[in-house]
Amino acid sequence: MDNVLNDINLSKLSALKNEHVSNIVEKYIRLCQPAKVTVITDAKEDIDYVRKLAIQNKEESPLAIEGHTIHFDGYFDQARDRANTRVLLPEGEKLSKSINTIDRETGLSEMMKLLDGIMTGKEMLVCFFCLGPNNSKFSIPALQITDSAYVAHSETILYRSGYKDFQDLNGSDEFFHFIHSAGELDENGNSKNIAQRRIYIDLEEERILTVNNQYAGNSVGLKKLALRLAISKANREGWLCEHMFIMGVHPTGPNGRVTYFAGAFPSACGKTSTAMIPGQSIIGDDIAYIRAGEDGVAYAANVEQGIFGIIRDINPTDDPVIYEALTTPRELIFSNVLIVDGTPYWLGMGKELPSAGINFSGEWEEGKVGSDGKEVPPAHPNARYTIGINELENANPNLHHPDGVPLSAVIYGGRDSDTNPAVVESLSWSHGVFIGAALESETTSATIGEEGIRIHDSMANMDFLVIPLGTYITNHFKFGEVLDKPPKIFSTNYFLKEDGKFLNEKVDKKVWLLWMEGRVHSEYNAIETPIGYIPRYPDLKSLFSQIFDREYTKEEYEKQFSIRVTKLLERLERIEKIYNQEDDVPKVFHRHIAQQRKRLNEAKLKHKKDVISPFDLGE
Ligand code: SPV
Ligand code: MN
Repeated sequence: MDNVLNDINLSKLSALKNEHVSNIVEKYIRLCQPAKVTVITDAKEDIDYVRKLAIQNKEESPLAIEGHTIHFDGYFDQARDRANTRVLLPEGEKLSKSINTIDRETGLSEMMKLLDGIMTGKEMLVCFFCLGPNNSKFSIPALQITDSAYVAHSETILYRSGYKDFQDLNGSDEFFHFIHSAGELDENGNSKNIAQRRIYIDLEEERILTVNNQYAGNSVGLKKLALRLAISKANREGWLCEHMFIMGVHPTGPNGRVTYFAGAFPSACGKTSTAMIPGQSIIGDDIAYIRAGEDGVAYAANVEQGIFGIIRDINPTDDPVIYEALTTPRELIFSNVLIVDGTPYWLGMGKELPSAGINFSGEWEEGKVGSDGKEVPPAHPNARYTIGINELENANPNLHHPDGVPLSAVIYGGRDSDTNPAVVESLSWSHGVFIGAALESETTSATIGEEGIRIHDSMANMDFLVIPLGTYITNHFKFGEVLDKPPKIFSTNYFLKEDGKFLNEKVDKKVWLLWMEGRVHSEYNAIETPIGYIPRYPDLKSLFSQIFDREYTKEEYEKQFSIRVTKLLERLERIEKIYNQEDDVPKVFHRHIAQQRKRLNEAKLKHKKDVISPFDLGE
């Protein structure tokens, strides 16, 4: 112990006066056997140390623009690994079929063997963060132990420092902890033992153990790993922990009214780009804690203070704010893009890409075939950037507000080529929870596996559920009941297609957003349909004209807002089948299924059509 933890570092630990922290650190030093241990406090010099270490140990390399670095994950470590992410299940307990589990004792014993000596010759970093704004009712202190300076560096950008929060714990064990090791590294500095990549979630001890990986969705404790622990905690305590952005909507510019929205979308389905719509302000793009205030209003806070965003398709036309931030000096980590002469390139950036460079496969040139026999793209489709939100010109000033922001609306959005209209307002909070619980989406490159497969993804949070699905949605239904003024709930679909072509421009989401904002303030009437309220044609026509100076035709409207009865009924059937396999699904959920089915069948009979035009339903 003494030989790896010097006096300076030891005193940083003992100053916390928290034996739980000391015991955890001691336990993993003994187990992982690092050559050196460094404790990172909130001090600037400690954070600078992490930043420099990531470059020194070659996990990151500096790029041409000041403050920018590049990090590569291994060829087979480019996305979240669903298959090897498991909840450690104590004997006798049961979870939903869709949740990947392993018997707790078996999993722990496998993990302890993997961790044994895994940091030999490496430096262990012991870091303290706070999930949610510091010193607030949202705060959850989080201890991260890792041998990856890239992981620690990402966290210093993405999360608020929390050494002080640990001091304020006064010795309590109310914190999450995360143990990560990239494991043995190959000549490129990438995790070598990918076959032994394991991510184990231990709800009993509020800890996550993750080894033999580097991709942030697998390695960064405070991101998707903490999300899982927090979902369990939120359910126990009666609040919501969601895979949601939080944004301010400003219909008349920054000095007019602001209305706060949260939105859940499966990965790579437009979540960040919605939160970044020009003219609006961002609080967070990925994870929200939502609590009921004493005034009966829901308040939301960003768990993070940065963005680990998909870089694909970020270009000056569609995402001007991010594009500007990514091309000017500031602290920024690119991952898995193409690098040529210290400049990053990515898919869909709006210019031609070079035909050779360095990418996630090493030296790359056009036509290169990877060790999996597939042609290697210039940059990975799930390539990312890591940036602090305060670096963005559209950062909302309430980002760190300890009370969070009052939430007026929630959006659920999926990738759906043929079923749901572009935007629909639910009939009530309860009907909105049903819509969220029935969300489906086509798979993307954000998780390992085939793309384009339609899967059910309740509240876009299924990948992270560690409690039974029935319990999770019951908590949502109940949450609305304790509010005097629950947020309005909407669904959006940016991905409707006809003959393989999208029915919308990417930027059109701004129209849907401003329509939803107007609905919050009762400024638009809407058409009631069997699945909820949809916009009236004249309102959208005028919004398209105001925002884009663009003619919005009746034909476009009709295609985007038709009620596709058979498709919708088929979806109800798929969803019902899934929920029928679950325990403890609340009755109200089944009631919504029955009512929606009835309304759809009645409409089909009445209009004698399978695809009902919105013009047949109202003006
Ligand atoms: C997502 O995939 O939902 C992300 C990135 O936000 S990851 O960290 O991989 O989860
Ligand atoms: Mn996410």
